[in-house]
Amino acid sequence: MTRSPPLPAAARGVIAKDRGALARLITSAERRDPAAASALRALYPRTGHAQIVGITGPLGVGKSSVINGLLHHLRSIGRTVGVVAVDPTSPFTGGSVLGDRVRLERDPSDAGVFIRSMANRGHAGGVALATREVTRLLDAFGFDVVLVETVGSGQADIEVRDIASTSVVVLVPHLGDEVQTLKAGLFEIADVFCVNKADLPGADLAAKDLRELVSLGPGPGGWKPRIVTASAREGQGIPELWNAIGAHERFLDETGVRADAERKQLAAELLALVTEMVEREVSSGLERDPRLRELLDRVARREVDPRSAAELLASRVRGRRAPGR
Ligand SMILES: Nc1nc2c(ncn2[C@@H]2O[C@H](COP(=O)(O)OP(=O)(O)OP(=O)(O)O)[C@@H](O)[C@H]2O)c(=O)[nH]1
Ligand SMILES: [Mg+2]
Repeated sequence: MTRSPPLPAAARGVIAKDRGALARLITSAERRDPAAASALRALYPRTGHAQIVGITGPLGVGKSSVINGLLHHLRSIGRTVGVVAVDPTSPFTGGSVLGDRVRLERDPSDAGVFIRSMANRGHAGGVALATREVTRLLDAFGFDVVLVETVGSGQADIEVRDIASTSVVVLVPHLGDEVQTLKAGLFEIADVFCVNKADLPGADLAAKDLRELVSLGPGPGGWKPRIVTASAREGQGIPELWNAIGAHERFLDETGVRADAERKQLAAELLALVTEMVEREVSSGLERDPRLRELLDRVARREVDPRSAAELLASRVRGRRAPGR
């Protein structure tokens, strides 16, 4: 191959199960390259078949270890798996602060597995959109299950809720404070709690605490989050975790909650996409506007306040967009 194929050809590559084409398209979606749009458009009718499972939780609790365990388990029962890991490469954390982080394991000869890491440095909103599109590409490629790893600190946990059909929150024993801080958001996110590192003392107590919290009330649509204890490093509790995920997936189908949940996710995606498009248009419009510098000078001289200047700019952008649209 001398050069990368044009994108519609890349879409054909994905359909033909060409892993190189998939990887290139993922890179392009990750960069928010508008050129990926035509391939995504062509592939969209082929999506909606993969089971998308979010694995989230605080730094270093063992999310990657749980995913490695699930990978082994799923391959042993004949399911193919795509993995998207949104890496916490923020300048503040520099990755896991709690010792050595585990890498996702891949047997290069196994065509039933595809693993992709994505950096989340910088653009927070863009990561959610990119993750969703990458997940969709893995779905279109034909993986049975797509696992999405995100660090659950703040926004990211809500984002995984917008992508996955089942979200697993991984925690560790002695979660006292952690649960207190996460509590408000926990029940919006977790369909399944996985208390990992059960080889450490306190796992039973942590599971008991969670059970008490869960008993306070059912989550969305009447589902009560399941609680599973695991020791991912030893591969213990992983089949049980997969069973709990399966129970939630059956619940979604049997109660009709799935259709509603999907509509909510799509609504969030459309809103995010429109915001992205408008933001792009506005910022490129402003960059080209020769009057911006002059207006900035006036704001700096205290002749115009920032809000009035912003209103003026917004009205110019709207004015430029209005004709013919
Ligand atoms: N004792 C014990 N340690 C574990 C277990 N699972 C994972 N670990 C360890 O916990 C550390 C972090 O594991 P990871 O799987 O990288 O955790 P993570 O949540 O993916 O970490 P980040 O992606 O950096 O947030 C590693 O040193 C693992 O070996 C377990 O079941 N028991
Ligand atoms: Mg990890």
